[in-house]
Amino acid sequence: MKIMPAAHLDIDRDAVLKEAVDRIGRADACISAQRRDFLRRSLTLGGLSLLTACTLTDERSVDMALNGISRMNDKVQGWLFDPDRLAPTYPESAITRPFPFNAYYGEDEVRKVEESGYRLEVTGLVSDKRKWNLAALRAMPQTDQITRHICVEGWSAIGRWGGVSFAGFLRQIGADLSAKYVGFKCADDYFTSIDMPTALHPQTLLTLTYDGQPLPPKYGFPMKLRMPTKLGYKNPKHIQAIFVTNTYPGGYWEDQGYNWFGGS
Ligand SMILES: Nc1nc2c(c(=O)[nH]1)N[C@H]1C(S)=C(S)[C@@H](COP(=O)(O)O)O[C@H]1N2
Ligand SMILES: [Mo]
Repeated sequence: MKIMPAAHLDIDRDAVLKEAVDRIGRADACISAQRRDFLRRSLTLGGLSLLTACTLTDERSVDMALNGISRMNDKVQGWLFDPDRLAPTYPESAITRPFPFNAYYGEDEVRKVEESGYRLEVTGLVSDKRKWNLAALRAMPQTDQITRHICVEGWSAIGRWGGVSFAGFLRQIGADLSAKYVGFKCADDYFTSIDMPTALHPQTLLTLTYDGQPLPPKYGFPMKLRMPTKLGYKNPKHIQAIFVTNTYPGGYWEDQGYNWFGGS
C-alpha cells in the first residue's frame, strides 16, 4: 500500500483525522475522553489507511475510509451485542420531567397523525402483510418500562414508555427472524433501521404510551419504537411502515455519517 506524503495530498489531514476519531467516538458512546484524546494523538493517516485498506489520496478515498470505520464499528458492535443483557431500569421517582423533545425540526413543526385513518403497514419478509389499526395493537399484551434515552447531541433523560413486545409483534406477523434488518418509515419522512438481534431484544417495545397516557404527538404519536440498548436517533417516532429485509436500509442520520448500529 502506498501512502502519499501529506504535503502532496489534496485533503486536509487534520480534518480527516478529527472526523475519523469522531466517528470512532460516535460509534462507541462509552468511549472515555481519555481514550478519545489518546486516539486523537495517535491516529495517523497511515494508520487510518492500514485500518481501512484505503489509499488516502483524494476526497473519495477518504470518504470510503471513513465509511469503512463506521462499517467496522457496526460489525464489532453486532458481535459484542448480548441479546440477553438488559439495559438499566429506574424507579418512577427518577423520571425526567418534563421529558425533552427532539427531532430534526422544531417542536412547532411536530407531525400530527390522525388516529382515525391511521394504518401501520408491514411489508418485506413477513407472511402476514395485513395493515394494523391502533385498536388491534392496543389489544395485544402491554408492558411498561422506565429507561434512559441517550441522545448523541449531549443529553439523556429517563422516561416511561408502554406498549407491545416487538419480538412478539414480529412473531405475530410471521417475520423472517433470520433476516438481517428491520426498517422503519415515519410519518415525518424520518427513517431508520436496526439489526434483528436488537429487534428481538426483550426490552425492545413498540410503544403506544408515554407515562401511562397515549403517546403525545411530540413524543411520536401513534407509535415509537423504544430500545434502551440504542441511542436516541435509532428510536423512530410516528412509525408509518415496518419492513423486514436483507438489503441495508440506512437511515436519516445514519446516511449522514452517524454510526448505523448506534448502541448505547
Ligand atoms: N420520526 C422521527 N423519529 C425520531 C426523530 C425524528 O426527527 N423523527 N429524532 C430522533 C432523535 S435524534 C431523538 S433524540 C429522539 C427524541 O425523542 P423524544 O422527542 O421523545 O425525546 O427521537 C428520535 N426519533
Ligand atoms: Mo437524538
